[in-house]
Amino acid sequence: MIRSRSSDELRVLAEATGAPVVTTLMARGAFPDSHPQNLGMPGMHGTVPAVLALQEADLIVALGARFDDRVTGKASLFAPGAKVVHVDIDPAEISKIRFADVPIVGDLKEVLVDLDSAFRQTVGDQKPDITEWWSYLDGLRDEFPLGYAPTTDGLLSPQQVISRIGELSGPEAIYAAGVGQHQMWAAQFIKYERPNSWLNSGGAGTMGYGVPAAMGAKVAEPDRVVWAIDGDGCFQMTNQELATCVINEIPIKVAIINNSSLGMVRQWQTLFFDGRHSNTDLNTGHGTARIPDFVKLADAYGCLAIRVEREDEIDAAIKLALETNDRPVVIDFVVSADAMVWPMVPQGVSNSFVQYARDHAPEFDKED
Ligand SMILES: Cc1ncc(C[n+]2csc(CCOP(=O)(O)OP(=O)(O)O)c2C)c(N)n1
Ligand SMILES: [Mg+2]
Repeated sequence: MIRSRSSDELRVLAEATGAPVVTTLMARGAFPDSHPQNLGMPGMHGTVPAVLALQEADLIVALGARFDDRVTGKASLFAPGAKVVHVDIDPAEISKIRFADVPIVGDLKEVLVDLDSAFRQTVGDQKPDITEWWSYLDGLRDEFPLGYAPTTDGLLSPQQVISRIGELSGPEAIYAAGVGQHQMWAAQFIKYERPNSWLNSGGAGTMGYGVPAAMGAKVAEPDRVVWAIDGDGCFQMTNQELATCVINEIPIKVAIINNSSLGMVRQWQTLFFDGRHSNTDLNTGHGTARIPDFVKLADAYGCLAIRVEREDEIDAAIKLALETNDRPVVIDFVVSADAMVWPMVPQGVSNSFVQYARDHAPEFDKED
């Protein structure tokens, strides 16, 4: 969707059909989050309405999407009742994972226009009535909105930090992320309103992607605010590129979501390995020796370096970063290590088992 620059065409088709729209991790921003038909991101950490809309649909029109395992969950149980129209420019993608009832190979920008006119010719003034489907999905939206529990250890909540970065920087900013919990929160809690505002490594999932991606974006679009939302682990893979940024005057902003751990791996150890945390503690955060101390490190590279440990410091630090354009800015947000990414579909099961929060699945908590 993003590469084909066909967001406008998508919107026309979506509004003609009135169908619910979901945007995969890679496509965040292809369809505005504020649009009433947008149910959010599907997949392992998608919203409950987006996950269940796909799972229970009778028709899925997949536009340049790959049906990767993070979206389908257990592929053989994915969307059992759906017919699939699969449009992709690469014929190798068609029916690779999910059989395409209607395979279409082509450039989305052209195919979307054709689909729209075919739809209009077929239905005329008689739009299909999907009121019942929408009332079910709206019910899910009301019951399972994106949210997060406050932390219990007095440390910052990462979701709050990321929400504030999005709110204060606005939809014209560009957000690049590393790989891990912070990446999922950045996909969930920043509101994307336009294409080319979200960069992340959603294929290989390479830690270290955030800073170089932000750097490239800032060179390409110097007038836009560019954030790298990075993890304390990821940042340690490519932070030496701050030298390139300072020497070449590329004033990116880096928000380290410093949970002092390889948080995504730690979350799996908590949930699926009885809390046996092994080799996920990075000693970069609260109560540790801070190896390295990110503020000293960023300062050594010639960046403006800020540490934020209290809720009432969040906004001022973000505003100072937004006002600083003569050098890169690095903010070390010291957040709780215990925050987890929700909702979640555990690995290897059907998406029908999406859990809204720990031990809280939409299908199973009804009797409580
Ligand atoms: C190069 C590389 N090594 C390992 C992984 C596996 N992995 C995925 S997320 C993650 C933890 C990332 O930690 P951090 O950057 O601190 O992000 P957090 O999950 O804490 O937000 C790891 C090790 C990976 N995706 N890429
Ligand atoms: Mg981390």
